[in-house]
Amino acid sequence: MLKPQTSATRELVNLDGMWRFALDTAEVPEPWSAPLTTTLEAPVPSSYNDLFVDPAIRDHVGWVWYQRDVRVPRGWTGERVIVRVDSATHEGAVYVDGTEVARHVGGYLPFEADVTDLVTPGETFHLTIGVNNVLTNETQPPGRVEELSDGRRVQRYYHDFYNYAGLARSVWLASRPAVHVADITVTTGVDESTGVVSYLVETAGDADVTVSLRDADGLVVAQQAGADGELRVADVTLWQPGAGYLYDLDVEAHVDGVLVDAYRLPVGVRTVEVRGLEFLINGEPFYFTGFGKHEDTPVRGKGHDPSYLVHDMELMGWIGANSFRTSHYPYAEEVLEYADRHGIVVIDETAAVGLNFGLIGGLTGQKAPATFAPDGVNDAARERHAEHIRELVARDKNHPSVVMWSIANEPASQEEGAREYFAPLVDVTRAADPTRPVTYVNVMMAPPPVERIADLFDVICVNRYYGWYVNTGDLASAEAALESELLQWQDIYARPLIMTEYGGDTMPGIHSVWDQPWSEEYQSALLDMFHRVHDRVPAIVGEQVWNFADFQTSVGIFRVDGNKKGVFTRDRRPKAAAHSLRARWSARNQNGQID
Ligand code: GCB
Repeated sequence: MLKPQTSATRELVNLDGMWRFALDTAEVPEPWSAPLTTTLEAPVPSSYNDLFVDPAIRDHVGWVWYQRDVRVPRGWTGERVIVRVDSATHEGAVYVDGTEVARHVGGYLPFEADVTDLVTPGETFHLTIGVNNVLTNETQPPGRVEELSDGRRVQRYYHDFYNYAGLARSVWLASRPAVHVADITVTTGVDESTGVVSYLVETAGDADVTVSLRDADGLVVAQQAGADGELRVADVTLWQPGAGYLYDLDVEAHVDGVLVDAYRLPVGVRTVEVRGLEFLINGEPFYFTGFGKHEDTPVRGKGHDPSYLVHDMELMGWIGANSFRTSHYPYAEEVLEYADRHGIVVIDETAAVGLNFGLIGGLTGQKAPATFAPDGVNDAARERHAEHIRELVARDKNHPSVVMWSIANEPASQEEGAREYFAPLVDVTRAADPTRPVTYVNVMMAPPPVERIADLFDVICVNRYYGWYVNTGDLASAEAALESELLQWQDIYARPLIMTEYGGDTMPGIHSVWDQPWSEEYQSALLDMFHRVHDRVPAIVGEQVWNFADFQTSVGIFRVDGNKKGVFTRDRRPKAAAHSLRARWSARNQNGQID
């Protein structure tokens, strides 16, 4: 799915800013049919939960309504008019005046509607967007709504971040020619010093396609006619970790020799390959350094914020990180575009987090229900998950920064039904993108002897909390247990392993000369312990600390105003561990290797 843009044939109006905002109520059954009766305003993009000081809004379960007036530019006569919503968590419904024009489930991926027949260039319309935050067995991520005895509805879920909701990314009004470039797929290869850019252009309506590739100076380095083909770039400048060189692919559609549409796609020429125990980018062994992140900032929740984007990526550079994982959902497209331009390597993850009901038993001693079951993560959930993977690949396939798909975080891969659930999804991913490795992220309770799905994947990512949830405060035992487990993975699966989560909660300001959990020294010592082990296990090709920054979660006795495993606080100040990580990672080159 192409992101809307301005070009010689396309225009774009950004609809961010203040929208009228209201919770759904039984008294107003069709809020889209008239101006919302409300005094509340909510900014877009932002999650709505933390904006107001009203628990009824923060904890609301169900639909909320955003509305604003939109004027269609008068010059758009004859063009198709598109409304594009970059994200509505978790279900969105779009209305133009009284008419529903789009509905989409899956909170972290975009959707659009062609509203041409309902609007008039030069005139205004009411744009209303309903957003529903309910999570069920069938959504990604899954959850369940519980009715309390006093009648309140509470959303429960199995993942460790706050269920922020709303319009967390931009909303756009776009013009598009009737006959247009509908999709572009680019894959790249390298033949000695020549770059090979294979492309496929799909058009809506019959058109003659031409493409030309420009270098960063704007010079045309290759061009061709036809909707698919191969461009060869002599003396190619590769897209590399730390040096995100981009070409521009200019795609044009012509009808009877007249230009009807033009679309520009940035293209990075690079290869990705898994060979033996190695993860290769451009044929060279790559070692991931960095973090699992979250889209999470004060007040905005998951609202995309370009200032935090820049600052986070600057801090990543400062600390010597070359990569991150979009834990635990697809991030805003602007994040990937930034990573493309700056050579930051991304593991792109779906929103399939918490497919693991075993994690809910905990101290209550409750017997956890089976995860993969007709009344749990069932066939319908798998269908949704498959569709979610297809949509993710459709959105992100052309980003050179994305080097691997992660199709789930910490599913119950030791439980019966896991293989039947995941094998088809791996096939779906490979069919959607035959060029990138596929991984999933393994949970601590599913080590090699009980694990059922790891062999389906090219790379195995593992999250381990030795020294934190187990061997708490005992780093010597933690080190022995970690090394023994990792060597087992290496022996059995003989493929690359990435430590995608390790760390411990840390309150800035707590200090100790002992191995005292929650202290800044303990976080550093725990990470150092992992690093010693990583350096002794050849299959480990990366380390991404949990987490880049502290983040908000649902309430719980294990959480102190959220998860405190950040190396940076929620407002991005370094804890002591930031300095020890910086010392380790800055000693490496951009491929994460020691020269
Ligand atoms: C995990 C999860 C992550 C949690 C983390 C923790 O394994 O993948 O979402 O936040 O543990 O801190 O417990």
